[in-house]
This record gives sequence, C-alpha cells and structure tokens, in this order.
Amino acid sequence: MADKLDPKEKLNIEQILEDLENYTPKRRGWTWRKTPEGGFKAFKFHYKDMTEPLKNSVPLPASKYFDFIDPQPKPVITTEIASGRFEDDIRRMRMAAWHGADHIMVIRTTGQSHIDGLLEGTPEGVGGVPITRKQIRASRKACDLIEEEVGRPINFHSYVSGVAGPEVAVLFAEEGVNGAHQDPQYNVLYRNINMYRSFVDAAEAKRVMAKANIFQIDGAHNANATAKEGWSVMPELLVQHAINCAFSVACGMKKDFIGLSTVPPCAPPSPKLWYDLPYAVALRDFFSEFKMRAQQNTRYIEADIEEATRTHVIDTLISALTRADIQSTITPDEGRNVPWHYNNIRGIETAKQTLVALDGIQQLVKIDRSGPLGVTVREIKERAICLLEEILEVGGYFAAVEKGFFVDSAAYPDRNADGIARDGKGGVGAGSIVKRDPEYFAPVCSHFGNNNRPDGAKTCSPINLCTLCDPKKIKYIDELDPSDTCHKRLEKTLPYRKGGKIKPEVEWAGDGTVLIQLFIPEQEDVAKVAALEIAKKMNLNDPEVINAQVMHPSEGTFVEVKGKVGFEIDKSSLKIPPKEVILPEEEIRAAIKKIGMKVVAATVGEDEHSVGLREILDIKHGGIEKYGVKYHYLGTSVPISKLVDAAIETGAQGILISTIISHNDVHKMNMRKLNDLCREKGIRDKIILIAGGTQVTRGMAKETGLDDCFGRGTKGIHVVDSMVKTLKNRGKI
Ligand code: Z97
Repeated sequence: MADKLDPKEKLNIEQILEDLENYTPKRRGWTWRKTPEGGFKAFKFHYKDMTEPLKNSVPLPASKYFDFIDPQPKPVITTEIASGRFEDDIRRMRMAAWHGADHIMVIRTTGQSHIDGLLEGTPEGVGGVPITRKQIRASRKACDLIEEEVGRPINFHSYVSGVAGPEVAVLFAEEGVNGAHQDPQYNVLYRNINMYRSFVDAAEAKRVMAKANIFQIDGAHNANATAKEGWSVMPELLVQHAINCAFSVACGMKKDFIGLSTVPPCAPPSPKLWYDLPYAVALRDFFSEFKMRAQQNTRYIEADIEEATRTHVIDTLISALTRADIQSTITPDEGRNVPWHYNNIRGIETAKQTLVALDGIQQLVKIDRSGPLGVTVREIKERAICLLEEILEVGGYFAAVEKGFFVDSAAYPDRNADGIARDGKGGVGAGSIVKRDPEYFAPVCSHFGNNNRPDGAKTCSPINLCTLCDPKKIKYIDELDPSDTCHKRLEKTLPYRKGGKIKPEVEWAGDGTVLIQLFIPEQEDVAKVAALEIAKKMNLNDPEVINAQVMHPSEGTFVEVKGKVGFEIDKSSLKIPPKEVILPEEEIRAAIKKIGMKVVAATVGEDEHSVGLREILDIKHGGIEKYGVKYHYLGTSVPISKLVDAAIETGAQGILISTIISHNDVHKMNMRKLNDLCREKGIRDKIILIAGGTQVTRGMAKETGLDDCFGRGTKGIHVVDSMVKTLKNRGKI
C-alpha cells in the first residue's frame, strides 16, 4: 500500500486493513512535543511556550489575519474517540491530528473490565465493542500514516483494566500502544473486581507497561465524576493519586511516565476558581515529580454545547496557570450524545485556542499564595494527610475500602456514609490468587518477578524469545465471526466512502444524522413538541430533542433537534462553482498604494438605496477604504455622465455604481451606458468600471461591458481584489 497519505485523498480504509497480519508499528513508547530553544517565532510574534509547528494542519479560524500560522501549545493535547467503530475512528483521528491532537484515546463502548480474556477480530456483538488486536493494529497503522502526514508523533492510547489487565498490557506493548489508563482502584471501586486480585493484576500490567515505555494515566478523576459533589472529594482524590503513584513506582515505573488524571472539580455557577485553583496547586505541590494530565470537567456538562465550552476554557486557564503536561479534551456534546466527530475537533480547538492565547501566562501573572489561596491549599493537603493516616489506622487500603472510605460525597473528615464499600472476599475474581509456583515460567520477559533467571539475562531466552522481544512470534488472529466484521460494515458504507454518494454524518460513515436549530416563540414544553413536529415535516427520521434552552418563560425557547435524512446526494450531479482565490491582503494593499488608487462612487438612475454602497466604501465594516483606496462619494440617483465627468476631473482610476432597482432592466441599461460613455470619452482602457446591487450578478459584467459586477454578500475585499486583478491584467502593476 502507499506509505504516505495524500491530503487531497480520503483515508483508504480497505488498504489499511490489507496485510495487517504482517504489520509492526513504526514507533513505540510515549513522545512529548518539542519546544524550540529560546521560544518559537511565527509571523510577527515571539511565543514563549509553543512547540514545533506541524507540517500539515488546519489552523484556528482567525489565522487568516495572522498569515495562517498555527502555533502548537506545549502540552500534548488529547482527544477521546468513542464511536465504537475503529474504521470510522481512524478518519476522526486524522481530522483530530490536523487540528492539533497528538494523544488519541480510544474508548471502547463496552467495559473491558467485563471481559476476562482477550477477544480477536472486530466484533460489535452485544454489549458494545471491546478492544481487540485487529482494531489496535489497524488504528496504530493509520496513526503511523497520519503522524507522517502532520509531522508529529501521535500517542495512541487505550485502557488496561479488568481481570485480563495483564494480558491487555502485553497486547498493548506488542502493538505499540503509547499510553494507557491503569489504576487498580478503578477496578475495585467502579467494576467490583476483587481488591486483592486487582492489585496483583496491576503489578503485572504496570511492569509490562513500564518496560514498553507506555505512559500511564490513573483513575482518580472517576471519583470526581461519580461523587454527588465533585468538589467535596478533593482530599480523597489526592489520596487516590498517591496510592497509584506509590504502587506504580514500586512496580518499576519511572515517575515521568506516570500521569495524574486531574479534573478541575467545580463548574459555574459555583465560584469555580476558589475550588479548582487551590486544588490544582495542592496537587502540583504534592506530586511535583509526576506528570499532570489535566482533563476537562464532564460532571456538570448538560446539553448546551456553548456552556460546556465555556467551562472548558476556564478549566484550561487553570491548566495554564498551574501546569498541564497533557491537556485532555472532552467533546462538548458529551452530555447529550455519543460524541460526534466534529465535536472532537471543537474540543481540541477550545484547548488549542485557549492555550495559544495564554502563551507565557506564568511570566505575566503569578499565583499569590500569601492570601486565601495559600490557606485553602494547605487545608486540602491537611485533609488528605489526615485521611491517609486514618486509612493506616484502620488497617490499610483494603480495610478502608471495606469500610466505604472512598467516593464518600462529604469533604473529609466529614462523612456522608455514601462511599463505595467493597468486600475483600467478594467481587469478580475473588479467591483466584494463587502463589507463584517455583517452576512458573512467564510467557513474556517483562514480567513481574525474575522468571527463574537469577542471572538477569534475557529472561525469555529459554523459550527462544518472547513476543515482546521478537514481534514475529505474535499470533495474529483475524475475524472469528464471519457475519460480524469490519469488512461487512465497510461494504455497507462503501457508497459513501468511495461510491460517489454523499450523506451527512456525525459518528459513522453514512449515518445520515443532522442537527437543526430552531427558535420557537413558545414556552418550553410547547416548543419541544412543536420542534419535533417541524422536524417531521422536514422529513427527518427519528427526530429527538437534544437541547432546549429557555430564552424567556413565555417569549420563547431555543431548541436543537437531531434526526436522520433518508436520502443521499449523487456527487456527480453537483455543479461546483469555480473557487475564486482572493489575493493576499498585503499584495492588495501594496498594489493600491503603488498606483494611489482613487474611485468615484454613487447610486445611479432613480436609486436612493445607498447603504450597500456605503458599506463597500467605508472602512468600518471592511470597505475598500480599509485597503487604502481613496473614494469620492457623489450621492444617490446620480446621472452616469456626472460620474464619468467626476472621474475625469479627479483623475480617479475607477467608477463604482450601485443599482438596486431592476424593473425594465434599468440596472443593466445604466451599466451599459457607463461603459459606452467611457468609450466615447476615450478613457475606457484607463478606468475600472464596477457595478453592484441586489439584482446584479457576476455574469452581467460580460453582458454590459463592465470589468466586474457584484451581488448580495459582497464585501470591500472582493471589490478591491477585483480592481487589483483588472490592473494586473492590463499590465498596470
Ligand atoms: C478519561 N474521560 O479520559 P473499562 N481504567 C481507568 C479508567 O479511568 C477507565 C478505564 C480503565 C475519561 C474517559 C473513563 N475511564 C475514560 C483508570 C475509564 C476503562 O472500559 O471500564 O474496562 O476501563 O479518563
């Protein structure tokens, strides 16, 4: 297959799936972004904390005013991709990478913790999609191509959890997965896996991850998301981080490969900063040697995308004020949908835009510990230490879990007695721990324990190397169920990927989903039902209200409805207008300056409608004045002859007429007259003639002998661009 992606071509999924059994990842282990010595220069700016730019990217919308630069912030930026179909996820990964994500987490739609072994193939089956070797290999292969295309390594990430955790860790090490969540407390608290078994499994898994340089993220954020009051569990979060960090180091993980999953725990309308900033500072004080993976708050996301985005901006401000080595992003639609692909991009853009804007903030603003912040930081730390002490007093971690110390919704030392309590003898895998047999020989050498090789030599040499030392020994198993495979799914979506058919989508190729936004001037209950009726009349299938926001209790409601279209568009039936390329602003300004461009302008005939023309002229809304053109406005209903005379008198190089009235084609008549008169006076080749108006179209220029014509939606830039192009064609510049 082609070893390079072409930005003009879609990802060829079928090609990615070819010869997968022989594919090995191009790169292994975690990678950080590179910060150039002495900062980074782009356009007219000197950035303090930006990293090397991408080879190919989509910059922020406002970049067109800044020479299309696309500065890349220092933290690695994460996006979580959750469609469940890896064949669609890889397209989303490519879009995400172009917008600046270099840490791509794949969330399965089933809990891996429920599965006690590894699955093969790419089944959707029942209960969601597990992680399998084929999916990972295809995704890593796609990432290898995508990282080449954008010019920056992509860290591919998934989850090591459940009683098959050690096997999953080996699979990840074999397949070049670069990051993973691993925290034995997650299994215990949220998946009811036996607590002792979970820590034994974690020891194995962490050892394997450490040897493979897989970056680890812990699971403390889950307490924040689960507790009734996320902000009350701050002391406990510190304790959970501490337990996982200490255990990971004991298993042989390097501290800079251990990431704390931190979430600013509050959201407006709370006074967020008073909780989130001291918490962030306390964390960074206690865990200064470890990496911070700052995640955006999901606990309080409702259905309003804008609201989620605003909270995420404040979260990112906290990251910038403190430290985030990885800035994780959440799609702003998480509260109302399975995340949609363009919302992944919105999340990434939110983080990128905020971090770029806040470049070097720590040189401008210092955190003041002398006031209330210092007091609160100390208080959080004291509460955490007291909780740890009490855990030790009651007999240690396992005893504390039995007593329901964790995810209690009160701020320690208060207790609401609503914590998650687990029985040490119960849970999944209870009683399954067996003492290692002295003769036991581990299947992979980066195993916890010495594998009976006291000499410390390559521990797998007696079995002629293990799969981690010799990838050729990896057994690749393809699909197991011929009816439930990615190939079957790809057949169905072929028309939309390669067959010239177009259907809108948000999650999977060809899903047909669209979103409509309506303002209904009724109270909320009525508005929601009315919106659904409107969606049905628009022929949307399965319409569903996913957001309703009261504008006023009786004046009206903003409603968002999703639905599916039942039709498709034939690409070959579309008539695509040729794209007009506007000259760069700098070039336009230079040309205008060079010839000292002057124009005369007026509305003509019986036309008193002057607003459109004034907008094209005035600097305020980007009229031609903005680009250096001097204009002489003659007023309304001006005879053509007066305009031509004025142009001759003032030495203007252009005449702009505006003509709205079009009955009896009076607009065209005036346009022709302008051309004819200029010819008569012998100035036609020295003057640029342009007409505009609501009934005017570009095609009328040819018909009437003018240089250009403009209709609705025209801006000053289009007119100056046209004037400069005419001058160029005439060899004047
Ligand atoms: C995040 N927004 O980025 P299973 N292990 C740990 C976890 O935290 C998780 C799993 C395993 C979130 C999304 C939520 N975390 C992820 C420490 C899940 C998942 O699928 O339940 O077996 O494991 O962290």
